[in-house]
Amino acid sequence: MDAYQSVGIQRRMRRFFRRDGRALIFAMDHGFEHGPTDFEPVWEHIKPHTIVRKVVRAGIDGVMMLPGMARLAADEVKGDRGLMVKLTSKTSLRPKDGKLLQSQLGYVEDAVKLGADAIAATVYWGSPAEDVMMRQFAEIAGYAHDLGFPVVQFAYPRGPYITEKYGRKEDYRVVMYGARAAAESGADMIKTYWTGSRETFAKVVDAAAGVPVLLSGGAKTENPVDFLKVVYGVVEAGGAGAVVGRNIFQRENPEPMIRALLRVIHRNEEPEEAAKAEGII
Ligand code: FBP
Repeated sequence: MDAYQSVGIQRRMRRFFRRDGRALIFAMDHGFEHGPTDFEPVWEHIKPHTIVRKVVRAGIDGVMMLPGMARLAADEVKGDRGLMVKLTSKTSLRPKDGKLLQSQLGYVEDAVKLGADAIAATVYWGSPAEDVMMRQFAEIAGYAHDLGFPVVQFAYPRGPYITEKYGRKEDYRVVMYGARAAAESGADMIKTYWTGSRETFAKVVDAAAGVPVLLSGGAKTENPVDFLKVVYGVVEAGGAGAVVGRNIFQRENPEPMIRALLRVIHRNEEPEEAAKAEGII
């Protein structure tokens, strides 16, 4: 017989993942992490209700926000959609030497009070502040698991040694190391970078040892099909979908883009086919 907590974790995971084990989650912590300028391409999306209403209407599986934004806009994350509350972040106003740390800005209790279905925290593996983020994650995960909440790790390898040794933080050897570290530190879902090819991303998925791996969207691509191709590569590699911010809210018309992403993720449609079906090319 499962412990009560395991049942809670499984039930809450299902609020993000469909029967196919895949999910498309909207990320909206950019006003804090990058600053409001991220919304300048489509300024009306600075209003949380406006953009969250659009993404939910288009059929998104879940929404990720920081606690204060969840307080303002979680009422738009209707019914069966998952709400993921992230408890760590940093502003881009910090001096350079603080940029490799995400600090805790809320507590597991806050996420529970907000009605979260999952709790997230970032670890910059390889950062000089890795130790602080590991402890934060361990504390958050331990408490969240006790209460029956799944925990998501944004496993982002970053730091001077990585750049020195591998050149780029998206080198698959580094990304798969981060994914492995996330699985070994108790994550129930992992969010990480695209490694550039299906073959290398498949290794990241293997390294995660069965813990679902989601793509971290990245900067908006000029051509929407280019982003759909990345997401197609992720699912072909065995990835569990994507957590996407800028490639949704920086588009004038986010809804057809979301529907095209859902076609790729949940129906295995080819990127061009999905884009054509939604009229974005
Ligand atoms: P995007 O799809 O816009 O990349 O959003 C995903 C995300 O992880 C956000 O949650 C976060 O604000 C941002 O990317 C972090 O970006 P950076 O690479 O600058 O740390």
